[in-house]
Amino acid sequence: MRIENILGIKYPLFQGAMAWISHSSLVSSVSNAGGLGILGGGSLTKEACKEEIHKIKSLTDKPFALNIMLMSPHSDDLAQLAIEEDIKIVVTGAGNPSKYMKKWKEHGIIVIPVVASVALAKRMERLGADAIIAEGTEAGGHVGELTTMTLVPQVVDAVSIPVIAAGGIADKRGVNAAFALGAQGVQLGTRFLVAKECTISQQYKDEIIAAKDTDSTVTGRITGHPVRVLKNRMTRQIKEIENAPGMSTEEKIAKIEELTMGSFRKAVVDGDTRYSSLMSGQVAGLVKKEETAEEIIKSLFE
Ligand code: TUI
Repeated sequence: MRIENILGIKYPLFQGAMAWISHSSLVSSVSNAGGLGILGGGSLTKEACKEEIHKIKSLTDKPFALNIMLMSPHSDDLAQLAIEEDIKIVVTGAGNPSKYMKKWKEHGIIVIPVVASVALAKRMERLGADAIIAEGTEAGGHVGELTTMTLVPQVVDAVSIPVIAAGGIADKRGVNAAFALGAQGVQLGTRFLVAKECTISQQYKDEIIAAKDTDSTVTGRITGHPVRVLKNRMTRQIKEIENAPGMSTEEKIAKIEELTMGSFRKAVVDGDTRYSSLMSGQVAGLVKKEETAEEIIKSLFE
């Protein structure tokens, strides 16, 4: 069955879940425009997440999903909240959701994990996943190693459930390329960062719009949590620490953690563009203007 029919959406388009960012305003706008809005649970406590779910339900009667970011200290709470709030679609990211799968499936929840490898895709299918999002390293935020071009067809060959391509897609050409690789749908994050309904700081949006092809980099490989962001003063300092001679790995990690503490909030809320994590995909160079979610979705499919 096609992903649109499984989920009851008009277009095979997922708005990438973004912690701190994809909350009720963006999610309900994407869902109302015929895509799948995904609530980013990454920064939310159970109470705050419940509030956002209620807001979304008041703003749209269309399908939407809850994302459980598996590195969050609240992931157990949010996994339970999905059941309590009768969430129909759960998307997971940044880890292995095996321990929750049985319970979600018992409650009839449609589960769609993000994977960065064929091995995890196969494991998820065995545990009852309804579809897979295969995310390449072109994506913003927490990333794996493989590119979208190489990962998507290998996942498509390895599983028989629908595959959604993510990472490096920002326009119609990217959508067509994803379909050519065997994907049934696409997930976009960076393009929705500059959606009019996206409530991040104007400074963050302006940095995305101004970015060119080579302006993103991956920091934090040394910490085991590689994150793609736009280059700025903070990323240059991180690289200096990573390359510093005569410092142990533990010391480097401690210094990087100290430097980056709260840095994503600084980008999203405070509009600090120098000492902040401006998470972004490599496609920022293709993102040229602010538009409504509806305009973005129409430009991809019509
Ligand atoms: O999760 C993401 N992107 C993210 S999460 C994140 S966390 C954060 N957000 C805001 C502020 C501070 C931190 C930022 N960006 N994408 C989905 C994704 N999942 N990409 C790669 C993976 C992945 C990697 C390994 C999924 C599973 C996996 O498996 C590991 C295992 O245990 O098998």
